[in-house]
Amino acid sequence: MYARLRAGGLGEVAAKLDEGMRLELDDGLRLFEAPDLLGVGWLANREREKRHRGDTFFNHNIRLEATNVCVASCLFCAFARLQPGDDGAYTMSLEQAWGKLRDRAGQALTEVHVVNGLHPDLPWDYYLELLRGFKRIRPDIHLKCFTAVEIAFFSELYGKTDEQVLRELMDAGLDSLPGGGAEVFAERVRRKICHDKADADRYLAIHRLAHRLGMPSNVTMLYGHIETHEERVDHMLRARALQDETEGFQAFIPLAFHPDNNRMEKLPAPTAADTLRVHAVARLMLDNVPHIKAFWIATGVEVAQTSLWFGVDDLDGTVQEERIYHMAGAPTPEAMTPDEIARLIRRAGRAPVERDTFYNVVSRPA
Ligand code: V47
Repeated sequence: MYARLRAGGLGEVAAKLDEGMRLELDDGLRLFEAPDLLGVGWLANREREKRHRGDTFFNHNIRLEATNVCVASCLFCAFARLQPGDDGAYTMSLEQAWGKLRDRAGQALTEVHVVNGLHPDLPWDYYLELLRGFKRIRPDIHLKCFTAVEIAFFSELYGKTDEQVLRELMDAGLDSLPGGGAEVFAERVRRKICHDKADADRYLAIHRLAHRLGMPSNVTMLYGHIETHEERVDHMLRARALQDETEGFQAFIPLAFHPDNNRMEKLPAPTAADTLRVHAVARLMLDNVPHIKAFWIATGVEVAQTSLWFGVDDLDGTVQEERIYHMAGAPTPEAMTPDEIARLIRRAGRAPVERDTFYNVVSRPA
């Protein structure tokens, strides 16, 4: 293998990894530009197996988007509607939102993942009550809710500091933050695709604060649109630098750009080869983040299975009722049962492990 890695220009990176040295920007660029995708995958798989052997995590969760009304104008988004009353705009009543959990009383769910649009008119109490109501229905459910972009928006809309917002949400039942809203940290990219929402520093500052307050979080990267390889590696390095400080990130999640029904629909979707490479490079660059997650809704099921040999050790969860990707053209199913996820992991040659949000083992399906 080493002769092959050297011939493919990956000898230096392999040697650094053997010596336990950190990869830097140039190494990341080499990993993106070396033609030998299998060489990159082999290196990433080695790191994955050192940490997790063949174990592949998933959880039993639901996704809830309580409103798609959003004042931001991200070019990649097919989900948002600017105004209440616009065609396709919706905002759930609290009863409707709680009903999503109540209706699944028979399911052994462990997590509710909430992502919303930035709604200009909802009262602050709506969000606090949303969380309190979920906990009333199921006191032990984990609430992974609101991206850092939503937290920044709440602070401005309701005239609070980020810390007040996070503390009040935590008092109402918030347990962790999801990783959405990161997109690509580079200023050049954000100016073009999402100029009117929290910038990279604010996103990272809110995650830093969440970690200091004792809440873990995830970090994402939306790839496959206008970003360069250098901007991808820079994104990973900024996440790694915060992780060096706080150790609060549980997972890094590359999110494959879906080009339907949005203002970037002329761009092609990322290829499967690119998707495998992004996940592999993430595993190699983010040496301090425990888990690399492939969001199967975004990558497609078959590519997610293959990614389990390219650095990925987590497939998110059962999901249910996802809208952001399906409105942007994702052809994946809207949900899977725990049995279905376990089966597809096993069929990819890996060992399924149902986890809770903190990666405690719930079960090892036979
Ligand atoms: O921030 C929106 C992305 C994100 C499109 O933390 C799009 O466990 C591709 O962050 N094509 C929200 N991506 C989803 C998210 C997430 C998903 C799974 C797990 C976790 C976690 C977080 O969806 C947004 C944005 O980056 N997105 N539109 C699109 N057309």
